[in-house]
Amino acid sequence: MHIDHIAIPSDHPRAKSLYIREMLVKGFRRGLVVPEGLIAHGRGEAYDYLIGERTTKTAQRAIKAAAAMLLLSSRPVISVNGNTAALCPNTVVELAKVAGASIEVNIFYRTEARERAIKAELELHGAKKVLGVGSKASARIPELQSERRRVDPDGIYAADTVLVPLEDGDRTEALVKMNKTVIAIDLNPLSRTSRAANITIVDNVVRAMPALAEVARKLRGTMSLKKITDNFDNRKHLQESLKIMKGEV
Ligand code: PTJ
Repeated sequence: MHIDHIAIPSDHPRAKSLYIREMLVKGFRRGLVVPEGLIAHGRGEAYDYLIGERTTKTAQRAIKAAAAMLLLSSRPVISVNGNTAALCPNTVVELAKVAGASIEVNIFYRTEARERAIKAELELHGAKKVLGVGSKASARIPELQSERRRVDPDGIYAADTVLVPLEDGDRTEALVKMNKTVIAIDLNPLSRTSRAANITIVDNVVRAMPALAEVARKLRGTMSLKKITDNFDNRKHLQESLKIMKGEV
């Protein structure tokens, strides 16, 4: 693969990880990602390394439960921040279509220029409608002080289920208090987000998002969705992920 300034040899032992890193750097240069997003990615990389840079069996179960939950929901919303827009805009749009979900831009380091850049990136990948940009984010999540409290009244505010890739813990806790079902994608099984969410997919967003779209497509129209969500135990999934990281299984 050729990247602006360097060529990463495809047989480099860390090639995949280096490509993903470059996607973030490109996203940063294009105004999608904040510098803090690069730091957050570095943290994610470390957990990904520990989990073996693969979607584990337990993560596959979480993905199945998350896909079923999205399909069961009447107003599901996918929340998109800078890192997610840089890493997987195409599969966000694909999942939204398959699961009948809305897409909303919601960023921690909020500027209108970034909101618009993220919206444009999603539209470039086929999104027809992107919520939460500029004055559209006129509703407030109670008890939340960060800029993430501003949400679209037709999107996250009214949602029954919110998918939050790469999240900060405060908003997950606030959304759960609002009785929303929260699905998180977070490589850190110890984070507040992971522990507060109803379903946490401990996996890299670059693998989890396409897998979610694929599983949702397979599950669409099947009868067993409620059984799948009822049988999922988030605490167990987090513990199993941690055990894998510690090399205990
Ligand atoms: O675009 P903005 O303004 O909303 O800012 C986005 C960041 C990511 C900077 C912001 O949400 C933030 O500060 O996040 P945190 O609190 O650092 O949390 C990010 C979490 O995502 C950490 O637990 C990381 O381990 C995890 N993470 C990082 N990269 C990935 C990841 N999880 C899944 N896939 C990744 N690629």
